[in-house]
Amino acid sequence: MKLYDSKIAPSTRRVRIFLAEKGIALETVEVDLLAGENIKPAFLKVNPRGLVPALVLDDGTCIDEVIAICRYLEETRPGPPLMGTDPLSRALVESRTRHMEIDGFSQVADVFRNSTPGFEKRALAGVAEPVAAIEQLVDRGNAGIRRYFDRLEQYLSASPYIAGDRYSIADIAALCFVDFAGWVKQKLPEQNVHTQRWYKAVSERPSAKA
Ligand SMILES: N[C@@H](CCC(=O)N[C@@H](CS)C(=O)NCC(=O)O)C(=O)O
Repeated sequence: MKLYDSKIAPSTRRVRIFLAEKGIALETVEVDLLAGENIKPAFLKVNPRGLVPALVLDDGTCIDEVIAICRYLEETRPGPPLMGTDPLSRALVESRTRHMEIDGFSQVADVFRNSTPGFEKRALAGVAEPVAAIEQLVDRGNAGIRRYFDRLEQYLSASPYIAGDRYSIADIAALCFVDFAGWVKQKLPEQNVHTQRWYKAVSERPSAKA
């Protein structure tokens, strides 16, 4: 099994933290995103969508999308469970993880890709042909990030972790996206005390360094 990884990207970090929490070591292949290696023919043969992470099994099957990779690993190496333990908690973890992706990652990515020098023609991840940045998406994305931070505070005032009493992939996603928001200079508000308490706890787990 081989994991196509990038040391700098938030999505690949989600998988690395998941692996660290499970104590799984995998062979990794570093894909140089800054050099556009992900949109060159050799990588497009691995994942035609031009995105990392991608997990390639020994028989050549490629699994892309963080959630699908984690699902495969969760089912083949169950302990410790990171995707819920019964039908209800599994559904809640999945629901909250999707909130993290749609309300968090997409908003930060909109700001990052539409405002960062060097990305003027690479506004869509994984797309080889030039795609122009749209300036108007920056303000909209920044407002979305602020709403996302409010949402996190709501969830974390009701339970210790994003999807309830147990640390899960929803926390991994949230940690990676809060740190990703730092790339566009958006920080968790000091007054969001529940999120601050959670952020300290999840960042101090050894897996957070993965
Ligand atoms: N929905 C995908 C998102 C993957 C994604 O956006 N990967 C980014 C890194 S965070 C990427 O490959 N970017 C390539 C690029 O910037 O062209 C997943 O969950 O795996």
